[in-house]
Amino acid sequence: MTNEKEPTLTREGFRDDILHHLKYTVGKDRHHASVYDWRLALSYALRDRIVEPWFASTKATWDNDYKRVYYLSMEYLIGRILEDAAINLGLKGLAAAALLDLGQDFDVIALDEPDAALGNGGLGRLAACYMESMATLGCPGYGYGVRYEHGLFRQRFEMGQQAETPEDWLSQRHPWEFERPESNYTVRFKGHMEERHGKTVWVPGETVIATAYDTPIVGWEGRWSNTLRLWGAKPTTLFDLERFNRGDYAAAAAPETLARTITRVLYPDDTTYAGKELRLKQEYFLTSASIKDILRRYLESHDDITELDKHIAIQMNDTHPALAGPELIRLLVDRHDLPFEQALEISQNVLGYTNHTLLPEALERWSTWLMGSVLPRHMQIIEKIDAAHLKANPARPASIGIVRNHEVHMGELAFVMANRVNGVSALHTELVKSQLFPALDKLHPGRVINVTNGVTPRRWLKLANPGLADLVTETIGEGWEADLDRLEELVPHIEDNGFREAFMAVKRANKAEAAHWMKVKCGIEVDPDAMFDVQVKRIHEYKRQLMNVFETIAQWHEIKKNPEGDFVPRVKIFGGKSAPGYAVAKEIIHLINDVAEVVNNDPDMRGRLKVIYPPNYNVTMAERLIPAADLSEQISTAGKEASGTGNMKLSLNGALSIGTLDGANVEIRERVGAENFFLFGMTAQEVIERRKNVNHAREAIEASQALKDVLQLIAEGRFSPNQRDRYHGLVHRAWNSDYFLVTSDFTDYQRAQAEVDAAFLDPDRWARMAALNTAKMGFFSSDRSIRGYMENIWGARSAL
Ligand code: GPV
Repeated sequence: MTNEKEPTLTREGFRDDILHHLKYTVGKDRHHASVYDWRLALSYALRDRIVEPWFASTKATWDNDYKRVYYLSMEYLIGRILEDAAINLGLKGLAAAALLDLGQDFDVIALDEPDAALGNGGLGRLAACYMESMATLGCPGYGYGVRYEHGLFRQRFEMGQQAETPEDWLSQRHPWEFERPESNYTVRFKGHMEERHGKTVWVPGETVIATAYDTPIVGWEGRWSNTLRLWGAKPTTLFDLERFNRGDYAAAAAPETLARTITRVLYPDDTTYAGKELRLKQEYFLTSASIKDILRRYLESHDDITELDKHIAIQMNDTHPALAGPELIRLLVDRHDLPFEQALEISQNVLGYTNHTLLPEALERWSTWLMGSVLPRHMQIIEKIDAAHLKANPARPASIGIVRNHEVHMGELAFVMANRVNGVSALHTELVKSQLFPALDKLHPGRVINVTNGVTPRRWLKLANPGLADLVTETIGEGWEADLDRLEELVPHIEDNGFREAFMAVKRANKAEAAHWMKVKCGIEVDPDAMFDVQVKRIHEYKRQLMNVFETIAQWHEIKKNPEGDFVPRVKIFGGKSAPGYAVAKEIIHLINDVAEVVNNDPDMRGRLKVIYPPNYNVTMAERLIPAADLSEQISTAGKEASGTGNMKLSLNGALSIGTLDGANVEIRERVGAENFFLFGMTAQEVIERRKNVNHAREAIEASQALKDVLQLIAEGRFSPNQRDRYHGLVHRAWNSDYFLVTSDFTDYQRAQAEVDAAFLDPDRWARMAALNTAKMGFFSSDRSIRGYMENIWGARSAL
């Protein structure tokens, strides 16, 4: 892309920009400005610098008629924007200096920003990394999402239990977006179908307007910028005056109520679908507005709608936007008069589907009754898609029908409507083929491909871990940020004592900083020289935080039995939220906090064991904890974690992993080498075998005195002295059901943890292993993932 050269920005110039915005955009003078005011002024000054590359990128795309990629996702877990934008623009240093001249501190201002938490966990954070990588690579594209008024809830602990309060990011001004009141679409729900002049017409019962809010996403070095377009909802008619005058106040406000509810709040369920009508409406709201916007943009510069597939690609982030297929067909048939078969083919050529889980509770299914009542026209089209697929594949087994048992199966719908289906790690993709969609895979060989997830090194190394980023630059020179494979050049330096010392000094400093933060946040003192053992992710049974707590209790018990023994000091750090309605996960949270209470106040521990669980884990907390981690807990039941991305971030920041052969752990281990990865547990195949033994849990517990003791201690109420029977249910389930095989993997987990201790006792060995983790993580850059999507799915080319 050719870019008109901007005059070089100076410290004074940028200072004036900030002051200008403080005065004219925020309306404050510098002597009365609060941190919030300064943050807004700084954000606007930075945003100004994105506008040029943003316009230039948009223009280049129009002028060259580049293929455009559309990423549809119900979640974008962005976190803070200010520092990330400053870094990518190369303006962080200048901004900090300019602020200093104004008596302000960049770090203090950056800390004032609330997280944009429009996502639950891995899936939403992946979408955010992918947006940043597309911009970095100059892949012309748009992200489409929902502008939730309330993002993921805030988590507090009340007597050790999770309590939720609404998140409120939009109660403050959001300086990164541009409202586009002129870009809006009517989205329709409910109603019925009518035959008019031989055409089927959808007469809607409810309507709402989707309005665009655009956030520019700037890539590394500001070379390219794409748009994240989030849809807000507005009522179609402000107010039904006639009804109001008749005294029917509730009905008069109905359009407003619908509009306000639809984008009110993010569903807080991670890898479980809620099955609620409002969620289906949210999904259709996103999808319909986006597809209409995509067609509108296409037709602004092309006349022939049948050529659509040559010019655009649409990616569905899981099945949440899987109505994209039926919606596109509907518009092509009902509005552009294409025959169904042709509309179907064009739509299939355009769509891609990423699957993010095999968990049955996460696979979306909608009753035909609900689908038919909320989206009557789409229900007809889905039936036709299903019939057409059956006609083309007469040998198709009934078990893979899109519509079966009075339910619409969104996975099958997405599979049939996409030209490429991808899993998110090598292992997961194999399981998608062999376990999730075996029959469809056989009918459509080659459709399922793998694109292993990745994370952006700009946020997850450069921003989160400036100490390590500087050391990397000093050691191998600049440029690794956009070419992460270059981290491999660190390998020969690992033989150098000086490098290893510097590497561990950075880790030590990060730990000291995190320790200070934990003291302030949780009131607990931890020793920065202890091992920081970190498990941060959503709380879910399959992720097995419970196994980690059991091991913590076993360790506590060991120290109690042998208070004079030699133990490697550990700080067990947990972070993560549970879905508000997920009782079993909430019980695990309660247990972690109860165990923390006992362990942290036990004088016998003498600092050798601490349990820290700061509330409200989010992107910002991840940026703090990940650079301070020594050990990364990736201990899901094999076959359950589609990929994981926290595993990549922790390794990138020099943590060693203890983990199962699950998701991307497999590929991480391949790259760092088996001797640098603490592997334990059953394989996905062994898990399936193990479950056939109905006594698996009982047998595993009987075989381990340590585990028996742990369960006994919990059952006795040692961690819940005021309510001794609190965990009877939990202990009972461990003995009798234990679907996720915590007990069966426990002994091997303990064995691996002992190996971790032994390695930590040898600081030089540990340093080598830690540095090797960083050096070998180049593959896990989201730039590599996006290149994979561009080449193998989207057929898109870089504009740079
Ligand atoms: I489906 N994932 C998620 O965070 N939320 C969801 O609703 C679904 C999947 C996650 C998987 O659990 C992770 O293993 C994976 O790394 C991540 O999606 C990104 O692919």
